[in-house]
Amino acid sequence: MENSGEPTIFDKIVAKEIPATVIYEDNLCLAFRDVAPQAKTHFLVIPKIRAGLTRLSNAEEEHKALLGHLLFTAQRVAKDEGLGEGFRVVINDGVQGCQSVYHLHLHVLGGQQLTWPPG
Ligand code: IU
Repeated sequence: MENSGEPTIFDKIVAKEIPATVIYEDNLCLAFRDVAPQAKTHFLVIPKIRAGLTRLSNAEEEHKALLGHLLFTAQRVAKDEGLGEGFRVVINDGVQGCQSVYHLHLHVLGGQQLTWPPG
C-alpha cells in the first residue's frame, strides 16, 4: 500500500539497517539482489533518496535525470552480471502493476531465456 513517506524497507537497506546483497552503489543509487528471485539473475536498482518517487507515476520533471541514471545503471550492472545475451527491466507501478514496495525500483531479470508476455 502506498504511504505518505514513511521509511520503506528499501530506505532501511540504503541506510544499511537491514542487510542486502549489494552489487553496485554510487552517490545516487544502489543495486542489490532481490530476496525472492524470479529469474536466475534478479536484482533491483533503487534511488538512494526516494525524493517523492514512491512510484514511477509520481515522476516529475525534476526526476528526469535520476530516472535516466537508474536506467543507465541497470544496463551497466546487467553487463557486469554477465547478462550480455539480454535481460529484462521491469517497473511495477501501483496496484494493477503489482507494486508492493513504494520506493521506486527497477527490476533487472536475466541469466536465462525469458518468456513473453508477462502475466
Ligand atoms: P514490487 O515491484 O514492489 O512488487 O517488488 C518488490 C521487490 O522487492 C520484490 O521482488 C521483493 O522480492 C523484493 N524485496 C527484496 O528484495 N527485499 C526485501 O527485503 C523486500 C522485498 I520486503
